[in-house]
Amino acid sequence: MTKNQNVLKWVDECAALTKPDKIVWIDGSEEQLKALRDEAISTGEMIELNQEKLPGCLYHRTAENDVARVEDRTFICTKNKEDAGPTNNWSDPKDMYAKLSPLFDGAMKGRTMYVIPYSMGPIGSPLAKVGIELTDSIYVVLNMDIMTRMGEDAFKNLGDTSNDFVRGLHSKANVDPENRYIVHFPEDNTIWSINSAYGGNVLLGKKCFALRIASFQGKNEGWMAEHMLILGIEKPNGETTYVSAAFPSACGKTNLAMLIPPEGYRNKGYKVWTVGDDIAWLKPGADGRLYAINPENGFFGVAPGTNEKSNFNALESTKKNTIFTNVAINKDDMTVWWESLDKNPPVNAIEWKGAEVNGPDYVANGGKLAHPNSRFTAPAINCPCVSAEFNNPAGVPISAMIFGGRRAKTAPLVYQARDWNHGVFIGSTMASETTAAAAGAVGVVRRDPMAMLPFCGYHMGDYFKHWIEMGEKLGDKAPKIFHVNWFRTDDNGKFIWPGFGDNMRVLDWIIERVAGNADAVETPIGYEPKPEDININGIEDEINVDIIKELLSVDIDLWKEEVKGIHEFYSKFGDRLPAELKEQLDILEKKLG
Ligand code: OXD
Ligand code: MN
Repeated sequence: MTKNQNVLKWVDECAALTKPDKIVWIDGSEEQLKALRDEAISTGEMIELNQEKLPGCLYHRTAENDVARVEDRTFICTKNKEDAGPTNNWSDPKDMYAKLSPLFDGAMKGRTMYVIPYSMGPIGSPLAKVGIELTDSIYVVLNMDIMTRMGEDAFKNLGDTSNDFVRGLHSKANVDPENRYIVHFPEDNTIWSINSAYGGNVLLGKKCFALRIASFQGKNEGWMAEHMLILGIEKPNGETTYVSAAFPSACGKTNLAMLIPPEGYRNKGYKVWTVGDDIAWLKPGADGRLYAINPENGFFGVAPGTNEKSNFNALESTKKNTIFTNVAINKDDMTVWWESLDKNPPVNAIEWKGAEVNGPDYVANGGKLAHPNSRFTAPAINCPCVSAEFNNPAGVPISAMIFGGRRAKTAPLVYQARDWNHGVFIGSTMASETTAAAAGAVGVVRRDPMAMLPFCGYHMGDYFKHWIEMGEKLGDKAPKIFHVNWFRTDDNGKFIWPGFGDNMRVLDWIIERVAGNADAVETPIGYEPKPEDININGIEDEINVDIIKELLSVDIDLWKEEVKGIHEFYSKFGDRLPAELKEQLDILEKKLG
């Protein structure tokens, strides 16, 4: 399939180590995929769902101990410990190879090794990159088919001599949690993952390559790999403005990426188009603006909480050619169910661990039919609002970048950074509060810079510096930076802002601001809309201008506390914290008085 000696030599080395019975090169053809699906169904690795109601859909159950990413077992192995920084687990590459080699030794005996060539990004895109994943799991092959551009074509981007491909080696081995490791060697373009079969740990194109390895590559090559959704907002005049946005987990990122505008906007002709829901690769284009591609080809979304109201487009995306992992099965018709899909759990249910239960009884007793981190792997092409630019090799020009968090009181509904460096400061101090049980109580603040805390493949201080340098390069063509918070609560702990589709009202201000059509007022933390500039037509029974004022209010005492928290957080980065960010913190302190 390829004459590339770098590829052939590396595959040979990995086969010599893992000792599979057979090696199969994945060409991406439908015949080959069908044979693999049939094989996985015959062994029970995959379960076929109702092919009339859910054509092409399959079900998979992971080991009970293997249901999520394992940050404590995730490593960045650089020669110098300092280069991994204070936010990553580190080990010397030599030591780590020595520790994992015996675990990989013979791990594929009696199994087949699949060689999966794939492209992150549209084939032929100057922003795309090639990876190869070696795995002993058909589940991985079938998921990679949905999540990436997989198969022989990926080698076209690589050519016969290039060595620029990411080497991913995965074995589920015995799925032993004590010996589970997700390890990155950024200086070798290499990822080793062992003893897991859960998506985030084993679909190596996603978090491991497209964020951890790619962030490192981006720093060295002058581009950015970010944990950001990408969406386009089309105005009635046909103009589309693209924005990218980063949020920590559990802030509704997939929902925002697939937002359906409120009726008033729809009637006027506004539309929202999804380019990506999780990862953006961004690079300056020939015109000096920042262009973004979504390196992925599908959505690996959390199922529970997804329903017709919260995310109609995501739900639609799962109606065909989708793999469901750890959700519940309705035994009567072999369809799927998860918490909050609707109010009718299947009576004859199979819960995520495989036990047959009476669904309503099980739920009434506090049981969860689907695992809270159960997932759908759905092709992007299924999404009713997928952007026409989804496969554009040039990407889309980004006009605004949005950071967000879950803050009960501190952050206002929306504010704009004064300039790029101020925006980097805002991103670097992003935080979410854990949801507190007691009404009105403020949770523990967890800082998650640019939502990259678990995904930055190098020293976070150097990562901040890279952001500053990208701003210098982009100059006045740089996207404008904003911060949003959908989660302000009242004194009873109730959310004030309706969220979901109504977030369009905030996006509207952002795109008009970028276009130079909206005013702003200056506050100590940045620019805010005039309260009357947030459109509340159609939600007047819930929201009025006074409530918008409350949502935009900046509590100086809380912000002084915030400054203390930022000082403490920044102290972790020592002398690798860019001077520009220290300066921004000083400016904020002065402005707060
Ligand atoms: C994800 C995550 O699964 O960020 O996308 O955890
Ligand atoms: Mn994510």
